[in-house]
Parts: sequence; structure tokens; C-alpha cells
Amino acid sequence: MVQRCPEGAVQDLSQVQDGHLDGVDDICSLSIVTEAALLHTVRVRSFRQQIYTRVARILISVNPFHSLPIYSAKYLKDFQDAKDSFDLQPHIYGTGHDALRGLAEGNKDQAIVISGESGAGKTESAKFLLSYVAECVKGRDLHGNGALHGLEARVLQTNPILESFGNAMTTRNANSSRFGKWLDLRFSQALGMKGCQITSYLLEVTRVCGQSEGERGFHIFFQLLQASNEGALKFLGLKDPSSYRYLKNSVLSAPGIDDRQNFADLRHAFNLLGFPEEEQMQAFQILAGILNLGNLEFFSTEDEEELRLEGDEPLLAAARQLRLPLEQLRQGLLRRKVVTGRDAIETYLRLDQARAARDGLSRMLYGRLFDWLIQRMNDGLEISNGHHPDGKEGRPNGTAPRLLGILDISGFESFATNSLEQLLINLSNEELQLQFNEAVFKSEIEDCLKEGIDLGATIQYEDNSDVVALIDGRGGMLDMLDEELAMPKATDATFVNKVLKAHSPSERLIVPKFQGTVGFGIQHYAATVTYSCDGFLEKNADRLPLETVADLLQASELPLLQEIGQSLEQAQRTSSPQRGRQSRSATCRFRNSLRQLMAKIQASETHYVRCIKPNAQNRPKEFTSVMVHEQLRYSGVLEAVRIRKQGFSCRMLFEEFLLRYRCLTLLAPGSSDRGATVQKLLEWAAEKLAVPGLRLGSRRSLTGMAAN
Ligand code: AD9
Ligand code: MG
Repeated sequence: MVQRCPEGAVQDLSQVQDGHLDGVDDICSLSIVTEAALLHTVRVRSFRQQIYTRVARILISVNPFHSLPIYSAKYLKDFQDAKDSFDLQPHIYGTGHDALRGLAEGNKDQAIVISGESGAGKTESAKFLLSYVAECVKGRDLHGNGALHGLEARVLQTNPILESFGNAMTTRNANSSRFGKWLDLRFSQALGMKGCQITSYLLEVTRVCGQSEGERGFHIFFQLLQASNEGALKFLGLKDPSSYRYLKNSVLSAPGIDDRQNFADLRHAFNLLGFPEEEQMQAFQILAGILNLGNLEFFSTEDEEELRLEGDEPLLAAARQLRLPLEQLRQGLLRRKVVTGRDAIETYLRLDQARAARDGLSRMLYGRLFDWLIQRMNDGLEISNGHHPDGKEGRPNGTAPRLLGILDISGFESFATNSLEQLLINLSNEELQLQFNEAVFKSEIEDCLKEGIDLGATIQYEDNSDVVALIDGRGGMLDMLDEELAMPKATDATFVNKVLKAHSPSERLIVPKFQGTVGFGIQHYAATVTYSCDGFLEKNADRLPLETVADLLQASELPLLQEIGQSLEQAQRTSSPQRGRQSRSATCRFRNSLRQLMAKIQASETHYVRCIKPNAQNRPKEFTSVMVHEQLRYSGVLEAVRIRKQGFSCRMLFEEFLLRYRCLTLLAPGSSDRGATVQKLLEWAAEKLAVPGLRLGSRRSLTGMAAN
């Protein structure tokens, strides 16, 4: 384990030497790197509005909370024209530049992993990256006219759609992404854009039915309510937010968010991406249907024999918007089939079951609508088969596309109460941290060893593979959670008991202090989080909200709902009979998608952007050192600094070195052996220029600028 600065870097500013006060571009260029120096550098720079700081290939980005003039066409051009991004100030465009250069030069796919807590600036960073990349590759391959070509422009237009449907105001961020996303940008060999595929993770569908105090439902509902006063959308018959149970507790407007303008942008994006008007209307009808479903209320007859609806108005409105047969919807919501022996009888649901079914249906519809939107966008952005949506043909050369992935996923979460959603988000962060550790630390050591250079000191880093194994390994928590699905008497409590029995004592698993608590703590790489496991089994089972929902939706007159109904039915039919429910469990699906994501990142050359939120109030020019220190600590940046410094921060291939310092070869002529020539040059530099610490690797690369 790495020894942390015990008193914390905040008090430890005595370690900051004069030289550090400059706020250097790259932390690796400090002569003594300490936790305090890192914090100080980031702080000084952020006050100078230099929000980016480099730690070799990692970019630290401090949210300025106000617009800065650093994303103009001039900046874009400077980076586009630069040979090496290190010749310019650290910038998010520099990361884009490096990734594109990686694609152009090497055979490896590139990945940019953006992480940070809520409101740290991940989504904005992803957008800046995307515009940079789009601008750089515009017109290559298919056109040469220099304008943003159709495909690049369309890729940029996915943002308004994703944000309208996937973002909401939270207490931490007025435009908080309530889902994670991976953008897979595909390029031809000539780096023309060939397509883009979006994958989303863990959309927070619970937000559809209610929100915590001071928060809002998804932006799209508010956009739609505003817009439906006028013209074309009047037919939705929507009223003000207070008329809907699902929005009653929502804050009505989010600071800095213009619902009217955003709706106009959404419609523009829909049109540009080729969503026909009828499909857009169907999506809006589903949203209106969801709002009306939320207003359904039930009551039991006095003898509790029957369940009925309190007033038909919301049911009529929901059925009208969803174009569903009224009675089929009513019966679906009130009754279910119970199989006793060979007979099946219909019974009424209990009141709480009916409410749960109503909300389950709304959440499912919203989730499926979101998935459908992404699928439709992906279909329209895929031209790798030689087919181009504009009708123009792409290059049908058999070569595999080059990939550049951008990941914008929720950072580590620790709330007062944490549930399965937090466990999964934190698992993805653990996996990413493990990959970061492996990429930055292990490969650093291995690379140097391969070059025959012993790093001297033993470099340690925080290894979190045991936490990953505890949650995601064979026989780990999530395997055990899936096993409970097959146990008829399983409860959340039996699950917790089994986990504690199988995995404790463990440094990572914290047994609850009070007996009977249905939960446990996990010592994550970032912090210890206590999970409450109430509802884990139910969430994992991911049952259909109504037994008859696949049939019901297929009976709708809306083609979009029919499609959703068909895909539900297909999923029911194709789920593996061996593993039954387990193969369909919510965690199983998430783990599969996480595995695919990690495999993609693993196979890529990865660039890291660590976003930092400088204060909890989202104010410009405020820097809360304790908060920033905490984020720098658990993002692993300091360990990265140490190892870079202990290793060799600057590396070049012999041929690159000779090309760059060609003029020096006149002073110290070498032989035809590149390695020998470089060796001679180094000896010459050490003697004549007194440059210390230059070292030569044994293989093809030169490793220079040793720290010690
Ligand atoms: V969350 O996990 O999705 O809740 P993010 O994505 O990390 O979060 P986001 O990118 O949405 O944060 O940034 C929050 C707000 O900070 C934005 O709405 C902007 O108002 C502000 N921001 C972020 N980055 C920049 C920037 N480079 N320049 C100016 C910025 N403002
Ligand atoms: Mg975001």
C-alpha cells in the first residue's frame, strides 16, 4: 500500500518549494513531487484560469464554473496544427490531439476515460473532445470541402437528445447525467469518420416516478410541458407540472437550463438525425402516457375482494396517449394470474402491488424509450457497411475501422443511503481504477524492466483487485445475489448473511455493528461505503411490471410500443433455460456490458481525464483545498505522479530522437547503428551540457530524463 501523506496535503504546504509556486504545466516537471506540491500547482493554475494540468498522459481538469475563452476556433486550430500537444498548454483538445495522433500513427485503438464526481465537468469535457475530433476529421475521406460533413455534424447532435432524456437537475449539478455513456467513434484508415455507436449504462429510471428534495425529473418532461402549450403538441393534452404525481415534488426550473431553447435544440437534433415526425410524436406520446399513468390511484372494495381505480380520467388519458386498448390496460394493472396446480385463476392485486406495477410500467416504458432512442441514433450513425445514410457510398475497403472511444460515466458514489445502483456504479469505478493501476503503474514498471532499466526503488500502488474480486469475482457478492434468484425462500437478509459468512473476515468487507442490519460496508479504493441491501433481490430479479405487458404493448396502435412489446416477448423467449432468471438478472446484464467495456478499454491505448470539482457550491473562483485533495487522492493521480517521476517521464524511439536532434549528430557523429549513435550523443550531452540522468534503454527506445 502506498503511504498516504498522514496529516494530509492541505496542512503540509511546507513541502512546497519555491520552484513549485509557478504552477507548472506538467506535474512531472517538478523536481520534488509531493501531494502538497500537486495540490498547490492545481490551485495556482485554477486561479489563473488555467484549468488543465498535465500529469504525463493524464489530464487534470478543474471545473471553472464559468465560460472561458479557451475553446474558440483559434484554440482549435492551434491544436490541430500542433505537431505535439506537449508543445502547447495542457488542454482537453490536447487529449483529443493525442488520441487522434495515436490512431494515425499506431495500430491500436484509442480510449479516453473521463472520470470525476458529479458536477466535476465530465460531460462538458466529453463534448469539447467530440467537437475537437469532429472538427479535425471533417471532410476527410468522403469530402474535402472543409465544412463539418454530415456525419460529424450528426454525431454532435446526439448530445441534445441524450441530455434531454438522460439528464436531470440534482442537488449537485443542474445538468446531471443520470446514465453513463461510451461513444465508439469509428474511422477509416485515412481518419475519415465512418460511424459512431453509443452505449449507455445504468439509466436512473427511478427518477421517472419521483425525485429527492431540490431535484427534478428528466429534463424532457419539463421541455415537453412548456412546448405542449403551443401548436403541434396541443394534442398531448398536457397540463402544468403540479398536475402530475411524478413531477409534483420536482423543482420546476433548473438554474442555467433553458427548457424552451433545449426543446427547440432537441427537435432540431431529431430532424438532423433523421427521426421522422411521426416517431418524434410517438416518443412524446409515450412521455405523456407515463405522466398520466402516474396519476392512477387504486382502492380496495370494503370487503377487500376487489381492487378498483379511483376515477377513470387518468386511465383514459394514459390509454389515449399510449394508444392502448382501455380494458386490457385496466385489467393488466388490476389483476394477475395465479397458478395453483393445473389451474390458473385470476386474482386482484393488493393495493401496494398495483402501485408498484403502475410505477414499474412507467419506469420500464421510459427505460425502453431511452434504449430505443439510442438504437435509432446508432442505426443512423453506422456507415461501416459501405452504406451511407446520405445515399453516398462509404469506402467499402475490407479494413477494420479504427476506433476512438470516449467514456463519460458516473464517478464514485457514497450517499447517506446506498443501494444496488451505487454498488454497480462503484464496481464500474473499481474496475476502471484497476485498469488505470495496471495501465499506468504495472506497464510503467514492466516497460522499464524490458528496457533493462531497474527503477531502483520498489514502486507501490494501491491494488484494488481484491475489492473487484469480492464484488464481481467467481463466488463474489453478485454471483451470490444471482444464486438467490433460484432459491424460493431467499430474502435480502438471507443474501446478506450468506455474503458475510462466505467473505468475512476480510479487510474489504465490513460487518454491520448491529445485528439484524440488512447490509454491509465495503472498503472501496476511494472510501468506505455502507450499503443497505433492502430491495436487492427484487431489483436484481428485474421482473416485468405486469405479467401481460408484452401482449399489452403489442396491442398498442403506436408502432413504437409494438416494437417494445415484441422485444420484450423475444427476450422472454430467448433467455437461457439453463440459467433461467439469472441470465436475465439486472446485475448479470450490467456485468456483461461492463466486461465488454473493460475489454474495449483494455485493448486500447488509454488517455485519462480526471475532472475535479473545486467547491461544493458550483461557484467560480472558489477552491476548497480539502475537497480537491480528496479527489486527487482517490483518482490515483498522485501515485501516477510518483511512478512517472521515479521512472522516466520522457521517452522516444531512437529514430524519433535522431530525427528531432539531427543537428546534434553533427557535433557528435555516430555510426549506422542507431542505438550506438544515441549512446554517443548522450555521453556528449552529459559531458558538454551537463545534462544529468539521461539513460539509454537496451532495446529500441531511448529512455531519458530520470528523476534521480
Ligand atoms: V454528473 O456526474 O453528469 O452529475 P459532470 O458530467 O461531471 O456531472 P458537467 O460536465 O455536467 O459535470 O458539468 C457541470 C457544469 O459545470 C456544467 O453544466 C457547466 O456549467 C460547468 N462546466 C463544466 N466544465 C466546464 C468548462 N470547461 N467550462 C465552463 C464548465 N463550465
Ligand atoms: Mg455528466
